[in-house]
Amino acid sequence: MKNTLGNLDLQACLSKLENAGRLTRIQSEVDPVHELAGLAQKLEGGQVVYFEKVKGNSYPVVTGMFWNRENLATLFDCDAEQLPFILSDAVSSWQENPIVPIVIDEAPVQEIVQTTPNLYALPVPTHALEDGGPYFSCSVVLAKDPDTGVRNASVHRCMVVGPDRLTMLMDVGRHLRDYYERAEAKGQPLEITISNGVDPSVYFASVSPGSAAPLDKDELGIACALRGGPLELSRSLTVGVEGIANAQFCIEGEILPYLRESEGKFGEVTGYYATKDDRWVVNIKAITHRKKPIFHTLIPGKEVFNSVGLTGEASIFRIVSRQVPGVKAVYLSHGGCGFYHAIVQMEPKYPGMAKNAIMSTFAAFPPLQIVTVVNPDVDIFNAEEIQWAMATRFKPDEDTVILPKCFSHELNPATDQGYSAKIGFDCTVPLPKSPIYDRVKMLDVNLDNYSIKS
Ligand SMILES: Cc1cc2nc3c(=O)[nH]c(=O)nc-3n(C[C@H](O)[C@H](O)[C@H](O)COP(=O)(O)O)c2cc1C
Ligand SMILES: [Mn+2]
Repeated sequence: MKNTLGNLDLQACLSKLENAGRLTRIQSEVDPVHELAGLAQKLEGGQVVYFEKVKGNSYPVVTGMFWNRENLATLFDCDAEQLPFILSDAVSSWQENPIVPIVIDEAPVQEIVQTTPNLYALPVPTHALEDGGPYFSCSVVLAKDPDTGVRNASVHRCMVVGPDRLTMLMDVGRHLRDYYERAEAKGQPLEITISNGVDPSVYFASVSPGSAAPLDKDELGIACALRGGPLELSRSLTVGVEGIANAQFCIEGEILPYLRESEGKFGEVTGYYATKDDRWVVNIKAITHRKKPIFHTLIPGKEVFNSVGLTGEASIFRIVSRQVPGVKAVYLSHGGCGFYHAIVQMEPKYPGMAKNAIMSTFAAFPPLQIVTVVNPDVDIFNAEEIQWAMATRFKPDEDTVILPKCFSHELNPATDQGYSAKIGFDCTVPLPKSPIYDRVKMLDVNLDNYSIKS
């Protein structure tokens, strides 16, 4: 496979981005409570942001590595449009020819061991004004299936509620929740590690949707495929689950059975607050970190749209192209939060094929609420172009698909706790194509050939 990342850690990623002119350093001291996220929001979508001085703490904080597809393309040495295909190739390569992670002792993430765990010694920021506390927003949780031992990797928001205590969210359908519920039924805690500051191979493997990485498979194999070699895991000190060896921080702990405590509010990816409620509780047993760790945070917004979007696009593209011919590309738009609106670009071969693509896309990615299908002449990254296709090629009475009462995404306030209708818009040119749909074309001139004064 081309475009493999190799064994890049977060520090190496940041150097690569800085050398490419894609890193902004904030040299002023910032408060991790509200100020850091406020500044990050002002800079959202541009260069990666490195906060050198965080008030009350000696470790720097970084954000924004994934909020701009050009940043990621720099890391993968590719064009931004290729990214979903690189991710989808990694999934195929993992399914056909899996490389397994290896476990090592004396991992970089274990250079320093905190004897008494104290989460308050970490620069965990509090983001939105009404958030319930400091949050780990992009850390990778590893666990093992209590019955089969299969490892799982996923990202879960975790709120700091004490020096050795977190509360966390596990949505319906998450593999971690499945593991936990089976452990809890036996009256046992579920051991986990939480790795902060992982490289993109581990991050994207962890957020690969269940349709790409089913329950009985360890998705860290996707990280190995993205790296082009085995991922190294650290042997933990207090739990039977490994951590990510080249992470910045690793928190070892257990999700306690029969216990729920307050978690939230949290300013979520939807642009709304997730409610405060009693949720799952993690007891921390040990914290290890590097000598010079960098804390990785993410403000829910473009960075999540891209995280979910890229892996979702890769997975939808693979599934839909197997079922419907003519699919060229898929984009999970930022206006749709990377979760809720898929734009599918295709050349339907026969009338009605775009509707088949709509149904296949919904089935491929459950959180979706809206699917819009356009022809290949439409730029799927440009909202105006999509609106133009809708305004000129879409006949509401013929080209709409409404699927009532489906399962969608609990976080979306447009659903009733995840239960909602879905709508598909076929904005492709009706077949057989009439000349009234011939798009106006001008001569394609090269501006560099002209002397232009503005
Ligand atoms: C930044 C970010 C934060 C996330 N937070 C949560 C969360 O708090 N709870 C949750 O259930 N899923 C969360 N997710 C989604 C899961 O990590 C994701 O769906 C993952 O693929 C689930 O893995 P699984 O298929 O092994 O269950 C988050 C995803 C991202 C990208
Ligand atoms: Mn999984």
